[in-house]
Amino acid sequence: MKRRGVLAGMAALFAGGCSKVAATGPGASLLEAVEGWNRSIHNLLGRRTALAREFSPEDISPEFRGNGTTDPADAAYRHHVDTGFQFWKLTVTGLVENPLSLSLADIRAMPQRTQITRHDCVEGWSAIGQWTGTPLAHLLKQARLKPEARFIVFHCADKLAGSAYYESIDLIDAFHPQTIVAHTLNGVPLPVKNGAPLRMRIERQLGYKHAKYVQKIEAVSSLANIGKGKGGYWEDQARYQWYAGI
Ligand SMILES: Nc1nc2c(c(=O)[nH]1)N[C@H]1C(S)=C(S)[C@@H](COP(=O)(O)O)O[C@H]1N2
Ligand SMILES: [Mo]
Repeated sequence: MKRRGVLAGMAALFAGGCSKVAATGPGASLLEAVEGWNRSIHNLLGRRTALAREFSPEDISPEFRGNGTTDPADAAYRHHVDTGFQFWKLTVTGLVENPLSLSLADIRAMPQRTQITRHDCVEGWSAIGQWTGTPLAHLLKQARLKPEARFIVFHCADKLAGSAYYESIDLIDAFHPQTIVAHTLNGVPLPVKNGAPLRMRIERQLGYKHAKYVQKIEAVSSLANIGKGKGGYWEDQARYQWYAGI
């Protein structure tokens, strides 16, 4: 599954690289072109799958501020706050063989990963926090992606200026070991301001990719029909880059 995920991601990356090979003049040997091609692919994959830096407990910021939505107004969400999120469900759906509907208890009973990382917001602030959650790779393996799946979309419970917040990533980031569905920040359940009860950590990308208040994880073949088609709330509104790698 992991290999297929990476391969599908590679296919997406290669699409952009074809012009390079086509541009190789008739004088250059095919072998040379293929060698260069392989090397650049390996370099690229190396960069994409490398781990983000992890920090020590003493580096943790005294306060992890909330940004964007910090208190969703949606009535259904308010009800979940009032009932301690005991009825919250995370669904994993779309292009999967085995759709999932998971409670927080289900998620906490799955394999867990804890990581201390730095969050970088494009608005000009950073914070270091310790996050615990289930690797997204584990959920996707249980749900069994169909071969057509190329992107993973995170649907959130909040709206900004009337539009639902959402985000999406490719399969390389989806299967990255530090990509987790987090329920715990600095040893305590996620505060509402930081995305309770579940938020994404996608450690190789900028802050706006880390969807908070995640309710539905959807595998899709194209982002064209979601939101305004740019792959995320901020990508749709403000032309933020879809690939926000750091
Ligand atoms: N659902 C949702 N997710 C979101 C946002 C938001 O407004 N709504 N803001 C994003 C931005 S721009 C950043 S920097 C981080 C902020 O996470 P924090 O509130 O834990 O600091 O969440 C991201 N995820
Ligand atoms: Mo941000």
